[in-house]
Amino acid sequence: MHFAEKQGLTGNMTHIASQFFLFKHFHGATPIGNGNINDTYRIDFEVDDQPKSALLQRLNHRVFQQPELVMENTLRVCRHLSAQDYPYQIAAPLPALDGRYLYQDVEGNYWRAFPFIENSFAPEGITDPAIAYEAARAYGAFARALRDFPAQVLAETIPGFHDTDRRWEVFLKVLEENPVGRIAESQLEIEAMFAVKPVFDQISQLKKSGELPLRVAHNDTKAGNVLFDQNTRKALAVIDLDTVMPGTLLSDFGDMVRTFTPDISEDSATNPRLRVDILDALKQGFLIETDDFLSKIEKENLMLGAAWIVGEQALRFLTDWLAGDVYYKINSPTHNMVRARNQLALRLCMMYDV
Ligand code: GN1
Ligand code: MG
Repeated sequence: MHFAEKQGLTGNMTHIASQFFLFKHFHGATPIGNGNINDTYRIDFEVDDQPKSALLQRLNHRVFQQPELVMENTLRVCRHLSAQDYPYQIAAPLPALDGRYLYQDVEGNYWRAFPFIENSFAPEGITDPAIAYEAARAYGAFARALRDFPAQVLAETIPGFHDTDRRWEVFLKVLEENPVGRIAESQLEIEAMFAVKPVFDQISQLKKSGELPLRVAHNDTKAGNVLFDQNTRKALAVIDLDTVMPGTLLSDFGDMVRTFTPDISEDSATNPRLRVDILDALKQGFLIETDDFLSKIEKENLMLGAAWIVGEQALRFLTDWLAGDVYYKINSPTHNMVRARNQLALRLCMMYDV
């Protein structure tokens, strides 16, 4: 980051932080994490001569168009978790000094604060099956603690988030309109995308059959959303509750497979390989917490869930590429195309065949 930009950021962040915390000295804000949607900063300040840290996050309100609903859902879920025998820390937001959970700055941005969990790491790109097991267990325990929560009372913070039929319609529309003229150079990827369609049809049928129980789903169970203790290497907390919504656990298991099993990241321009030892660890960790309450249909379709979510992610990246990079943050001009190819290649490694 450029020096002047950093100065501007710090000034602005001091003001935003002062909405949430009473401090004498503000030491600065450092961007952390690699989210594709929100912007997260670690802030350091001093209260009564003691150094303190917290997280400030700007919620992307183009993606989450009703930020209040996101906070309402999160608080509801956190309250429920804290009333359960739930063995992990709960990633609950901190109220601002006025008691509200969101602060809107002069530019219209929405900010919220979270505790900073010291000595922790997020296991993105980690090749250790023990970590995959622990993370899947944490996501499983999260689902378990919420299994009696009435899913339908939660708001859809992003309407149609896993409505793949609808996402397919949007894709077809972009193909028709070709808004930024990228179709001609993307023929191979478009063809590969059509080859995934049978998986989408299968999941759509399963949803329509009414055989999949409606559950509280996390909906972003990626490797970076479980925090681990740096010393014990045990899971500490499931974070990022913005997309906790009514849904199916097939997508939660699927997103774990999508993000833990590849040997390279989704941003990588080479083709990923699926690590079978990691997949086995995920199944074990997830099922140790969920085996007794998942239905037969859910258990039989976990790998369909993985094929679905990898395909859906390819669809989302490819649609965004063809639409002109309007949804995801990008770090290079072809970032969305690279990500789409990566997910399409991962789909080809999936053991689930239709
Ligand atoms: C986004 O920003 P991040 O990394 O938490 C996206 C997920 C995608 C993921 C792909 C609200 O999550 O659905 O799976 O990128 N979140 C939203 O990396 O769209
Ligand atoms: Mg997220």
